[in-house]
Amino acid sequence: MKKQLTIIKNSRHQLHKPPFEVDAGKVTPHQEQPARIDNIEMEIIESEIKPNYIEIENFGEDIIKNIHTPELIHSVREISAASSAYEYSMPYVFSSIKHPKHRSRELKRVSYHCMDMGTPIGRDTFDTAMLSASIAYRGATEVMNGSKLLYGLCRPPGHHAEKNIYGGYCYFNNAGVAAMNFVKNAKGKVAVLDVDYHHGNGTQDVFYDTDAVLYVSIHGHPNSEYPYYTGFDDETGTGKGLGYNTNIPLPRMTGETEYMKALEKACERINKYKPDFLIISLGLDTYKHDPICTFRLEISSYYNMAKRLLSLGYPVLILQEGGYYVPDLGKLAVSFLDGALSVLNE
Ligand code: OKP
Ligand code: ZN
Repeated sequence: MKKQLTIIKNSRHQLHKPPFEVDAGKVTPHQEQPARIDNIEMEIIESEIKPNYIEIENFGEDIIKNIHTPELIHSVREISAASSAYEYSMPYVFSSIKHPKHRSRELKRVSYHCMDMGTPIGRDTFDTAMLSASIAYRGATEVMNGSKLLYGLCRPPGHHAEKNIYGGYCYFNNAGVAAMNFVKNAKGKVAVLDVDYHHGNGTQDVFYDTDAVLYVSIHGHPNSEYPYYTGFDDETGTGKGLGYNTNIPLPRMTGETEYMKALEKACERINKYKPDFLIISLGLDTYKHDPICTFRLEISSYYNMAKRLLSLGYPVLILQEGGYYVPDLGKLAVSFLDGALSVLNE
């Protein structure tokens, strides 16, 4: 018997197709490709999962306004609107944010709110990023209506998008949108567990000063891994948020055994917090064959992770973040979903 799972998706994600990025000074094909989601959807067809697909609608800018500044939203919208088909822009002048007196219109346009050369904006980027955020928003709404497990096929990803900065293939913070929806409308406590290989500087930034959302992240150590400037274990929150940010950086090449120990620490922290809702920022770039990362997880590791996380007993919204070994992405996602469903259907 196939197991039912609600999956929220956006069929128009293909419209956002950045052609290249600049990585360590080299122009390379862009890793964050439409084929990523296509591979996951194909593998779901082959799997033991019976997807109940929700095709997302655009809920409008209000859903991002309480986590992002008007300036960031304006910037992404305007750069998108100024692009013609197949034309993408990225910054080529930096540090403007450090020089507020020199915010010329043009400087703002080319780089002011952007942190890297991996996050190009094209004609359909704004709409696609809004739809990705809408998936997250809807996921939280479904949880408020009683859902115990959902999967949001977000693309582009979101966890690097800060209040006032976009970057790392992310424009708007999807997990942040879901968490804020729940905090505002269900008045409940939310934990975000980020298992993407890269530290979610964006999600950390959005909730750094609040105890309404606990952020826990397991990731490659920022001494050697993107985004380099956040993800250290002494970043624990500020003000009311002090103690509500937990970073667990791991060395390069970490395999399943050490990874599961870190996951256990994360679970302990989450259990102490007792959230009403758990959001999982699911990066599949911790896989051993990922082209831009170094961890060594196997396909079956994702089953084990999900099994442990669902056993905590909280309603869970899984949001897709990174993962770049396209040929196996579907297998990794299905492994995680199977592990999750194995607990719910026990
Ligand atoms: C996004 B997610 C410049 C950027 C270099 C960026 C990695 C972004 C990862 N080309 N790499 O966390 O998977
Ligand atoms: Zn990542």
